[in-house]
Amino acid sequence: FQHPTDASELATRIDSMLRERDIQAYRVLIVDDDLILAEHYRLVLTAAGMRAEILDAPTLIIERVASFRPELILLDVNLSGYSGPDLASVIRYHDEWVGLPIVYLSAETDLDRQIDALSRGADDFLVKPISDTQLVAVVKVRARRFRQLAELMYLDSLTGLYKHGPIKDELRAELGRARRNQASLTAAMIDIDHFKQVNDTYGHAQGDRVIKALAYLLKQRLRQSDRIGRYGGEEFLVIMSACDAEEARRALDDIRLRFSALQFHHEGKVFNCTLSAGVADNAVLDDEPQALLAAADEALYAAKRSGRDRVVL
Ligand code: GH3
Ligand code: MG
Ligand code: MG
Ligand code: MG
Repeated sequence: FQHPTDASELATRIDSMLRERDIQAYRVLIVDDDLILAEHYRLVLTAAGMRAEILDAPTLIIERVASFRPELILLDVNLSGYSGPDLASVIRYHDEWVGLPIVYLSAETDLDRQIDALSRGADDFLVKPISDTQLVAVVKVRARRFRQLAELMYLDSLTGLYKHGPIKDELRAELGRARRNQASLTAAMIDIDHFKQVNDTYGHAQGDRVIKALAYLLKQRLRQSDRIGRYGGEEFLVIMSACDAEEARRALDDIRLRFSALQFHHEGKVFNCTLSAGVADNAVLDDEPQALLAAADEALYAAKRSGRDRVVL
């Protein structure tokens, strides 16, 4: 990583990331106990430019959906020992995946059984055998529509980060997962220092560029598995899984330094910005998201009170 001299370059990179989102491969999860057939579908979808994975252990469906984040699920109806419609119900039970398309792909030709399966929360029923072209067409159309809706629902349009509500949902889900795996999890609240002055001195558009530059640094420096949200105007919530507060503090302090080194150019003038952050992990707190948020928030205010441009644990 090179410290760029012009920070507006980073803001531009966020814009291209937002544009490139549309051309990223759609993620499709194939749930089928016929592995030869499943592999055939996987190859067909991959050849059409999608990213497809096969799940042959239905008990792991929740974990897999959470980690792979499919944009469509192709679901068999009769799985050895499991029922596809039961799996569909399990997915529908999770509010955070509302709208995720579930398409059955089954040899079941009995109309009543098809309708019954659909009534469990799925979107469509395709009957095997199906042509490769039809499969690709159906999957692409539905995955594209889901991605468009999901972006509107969950992502902030300025930065591409999670919106306020969705990042809190992520926190709840990640806390649950951390508890089950007895893993550590850290929440960090980040707030840009004296941001009102930036707006007042250099204008709102320049302020937006500062927000985007920080969003880019966070995306670039944090792990793929970390969740980043724009909690409020110039306030960010970061969820770092498998990471305790001390590790998180080091990573955030690095981000703090990089951010303060950025030079923003405005009408011949150069200015810098700093950030403050508060960090708390799930080690001593109970597993309530609110408790973790309150602790991170309190640490953030301690950082502000003690002079800003610092990370407090
Ligand atoms: P502190 O160091 O205590 O955090 O001071 P501050 O000035 O950063 O804090 P304050 O919360 O008072 O100001 C935040 C400002 O952020 C106020 C608001 O006008 C501005 N803001 C909120 N959302 C946006 C946005 O999307 N774009 C821009 N440019 N400014 C925003
Ligand atoms: Mg089967
Ligand atoms: Mg601020
Ligand atoms: Mg603020």
